[in-house]
Amino acid sequence: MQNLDDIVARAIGEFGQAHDPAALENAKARYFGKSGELTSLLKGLGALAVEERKAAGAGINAAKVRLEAALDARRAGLADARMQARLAEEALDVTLPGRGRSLGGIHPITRTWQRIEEIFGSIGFEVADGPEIETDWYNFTALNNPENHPARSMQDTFYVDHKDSSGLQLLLRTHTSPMQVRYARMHKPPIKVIAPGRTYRVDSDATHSPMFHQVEGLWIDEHISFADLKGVYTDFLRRFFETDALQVRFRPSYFPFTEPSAEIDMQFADGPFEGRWLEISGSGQVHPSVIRNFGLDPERHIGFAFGSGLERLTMLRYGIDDLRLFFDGDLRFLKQF
Ligand code: 2NL
Repeated sequence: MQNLDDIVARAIGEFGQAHDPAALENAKARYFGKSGELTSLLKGLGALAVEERKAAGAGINAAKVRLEAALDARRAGLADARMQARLAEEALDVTLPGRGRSLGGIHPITRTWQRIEEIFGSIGFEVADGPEIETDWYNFTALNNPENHPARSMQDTFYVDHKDSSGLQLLLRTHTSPMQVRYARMHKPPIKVIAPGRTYRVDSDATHSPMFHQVEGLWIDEHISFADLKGVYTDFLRRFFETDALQVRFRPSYFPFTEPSAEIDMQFADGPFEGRWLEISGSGQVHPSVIRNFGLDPERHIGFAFGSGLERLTMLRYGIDDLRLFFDGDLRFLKQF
């Protein structure tokens, strides 16, 4: 039946054109629905003579079977295409490296601090620790600071609006020395100690921060001389800056807690600071009054002390030109260490 073959061909074409299940079901309805083309043909069978009806009915049934098979195939094809599309859309690239968790780093000042403990530790120095909130006696009096010294004024020192349990005035330590005083009063000579830590002064500009770090060193025994100070500190600088081509000079100076006192300057043989004398530390032979405040007899015990800024050591080691970078918390800076 020519008409039936046309219908089958057209239907199969339309099923193929249906790009989603709804369109496919609409196309199906055009042939199998209540007034669909195949349904109409089936309805027309009743008007035929018995012999003709048999042949026509068989033809229509065969067409129906073919179209149902085509429908099933197309439904499966659409379902498969939809699954492929979802798989493509929801695909995870498991070969991509994970985003991971970014690691924290060691702050450059902390690196310097660790290095200092390592270097001095290797030549027998202990590490002292102590409170950042101190009494006036440990911070100033024990260190031979006169009662009216400007360092003791409100302009220079942060005082705490609160007295300790003995009614003593409290302040934020202005140097790490009080840790050494505490250590010296609790240990017998030889006293060989460094005291690194945070210190506080009323000062804030491009080269001063109200909080900064110091390391002080103290070596007391019966025969520790300025020569020992020179040897120990020069060795420290050469190891800290990783060069033996580094000159050191001691320049007369004054501190209340040492006598004689000296500024320590150093000079690199190469690099960005080549040939310039750079102040790096204060130092001196511990003043007899301070030795007495350690609980020792200055006629028997003698030695040296020095004090250096960790920010300055760090800036010279890494070539950093602005102190404030240490305290801004800017990752672009911190990630370089
Ligand atoms: C400076 C000065 C110095 C000291 C610190 C010290 C500590 C004790 C006894 C005696 Cl417990 N002296 N420390 C001595 C001389 C200088 O530092 O301006 N440093 C950056």
